Amino acid sequence: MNIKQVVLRHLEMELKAPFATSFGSFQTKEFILVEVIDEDGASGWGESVAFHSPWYNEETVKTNWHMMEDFLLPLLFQAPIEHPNELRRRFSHIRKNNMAKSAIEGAVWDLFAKKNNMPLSEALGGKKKQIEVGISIGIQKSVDDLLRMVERYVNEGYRRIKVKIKPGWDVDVVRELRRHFPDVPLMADANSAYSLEDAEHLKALDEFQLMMIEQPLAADDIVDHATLQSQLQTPICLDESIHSYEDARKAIQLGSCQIINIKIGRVGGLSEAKLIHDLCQKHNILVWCGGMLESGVGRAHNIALTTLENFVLPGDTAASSYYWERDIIDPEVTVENGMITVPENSGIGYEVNRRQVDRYTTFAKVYRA
Ligand code: OSB
Ligand code: MG
Repeated sequence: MNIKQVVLRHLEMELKAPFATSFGSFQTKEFILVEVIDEDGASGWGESVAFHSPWYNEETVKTNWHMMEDFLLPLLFQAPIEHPNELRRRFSHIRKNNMAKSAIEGAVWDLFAKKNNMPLSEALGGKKKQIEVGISIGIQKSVDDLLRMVERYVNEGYRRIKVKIKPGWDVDVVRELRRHFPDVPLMADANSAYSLEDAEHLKALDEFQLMMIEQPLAADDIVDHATLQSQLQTPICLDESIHSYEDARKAIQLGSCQIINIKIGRVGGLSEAKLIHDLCQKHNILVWCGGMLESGVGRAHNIALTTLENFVLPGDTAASSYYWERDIIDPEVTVENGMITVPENSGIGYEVNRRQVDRYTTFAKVYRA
C-alpha cells in the first residue's frame, strides 16, 4: 500500500442523552475521523477515541491532531506498507499517544482488508459470524431512573448490563438492581474512583454475583489491584491500566485481574489488541471489547475485533441508535436479541456516509505524501 493522502476531520456529534461516569459527563462527542487514501484512490477509515478532555487518559482531541500531523503522518508517508502489522514497529519510537496511533493504524487495516477484498474481521483472523453485546449505562439522576433504563435494555435483549459506579453511587444501587433483576448478568465499572482504603467497602459487592468489577483503582495501577483481587471474590477487570501487551503480561503475572477489557485505541491499535487477546487466551484470562462512545467507524472496528475467539464475554458495542440520532455509516449498527451480525462486505463492512460526515465536520485538513 502506498498512502498518498490523508484527510483528518474534526467531528462533533450530539449524544441523545448525557453519559455520566465517575470522572465526568458527556453531552457532545468530539473526535477525529481519519481517512487514508492510496495511489489507486481507495479509502480506509479510522476513528480516534480520544475525548475533548484528558479524563479517561492523558490524550485529547487536540493532542491527537498534533501527534498525527507532526509525527505519525510523516512516518506513515515515509515508506510503502505491506501489512498493517508493520505500523506497530514504525510508530514504536513515539511514546504512548496510543489513541492517535490507533486511529491511523485502524484506517490502514480497513484499507488493507478492502484491497484484499475481505472483511476486516477475516483479515484479523476472526471467525464469529455474530457477536454478543451488552450495554453500558451511565450514572443516573436517581435509582428509579436507572431501574427503568436497565429494564428497557434487558427487554431489548442486551446480554449483560454494565452500570457505572462511584463513591456514593455503588453498593446501595447494586443492591436495588439485584432486588429487581436477580438473574441479569450484571457488572459495575468504577473508572478508577476508589483506592485500596475502600477495600472493605468494595467487599460488600461480593454478595451480588457481579460478573466483574471494572477498574476500581487508579488508572495507572496494577499493584494495588493485585492486592484488592486477593481480597475480593468478584473478578476484577482492568480497563484504564492496560496500554500494551507488556502491561497485560505484567498484570497477569501479578494477579491484578481475571478479565481484561480490550479497547483498540487504548492499546495503540488492532495489531496490539490482537497480541493481548492471544496472550490472555494462553493464560485463561477472559477478554471483551470495550467502547468509547464511538461513531459507526469505531464501532465497526470493535465488531471486527470481537470476532476473535477469546472475546467470550459480551462487549460494550451497543447499537448506533443507543447514542446517535443518525450515525455516519450505512447501514447503522443494529442489535437483535443482544447480537450483532458481523458484516460480510470488505473492510470495516459498513459504508461511510459522506453526507453525514460532512454534516458533523467542523473542520478538516488534507495531508499529502
Ligand atoms: O470505562 O468503558 C469505559 C465511556 C467513556 C469512557 C470510558 C468508558 C465508557 C463506557 C461506555 O463505559 C462504552 C460505550 O458504550 O461506548
Ligand atoms: Mg471502563
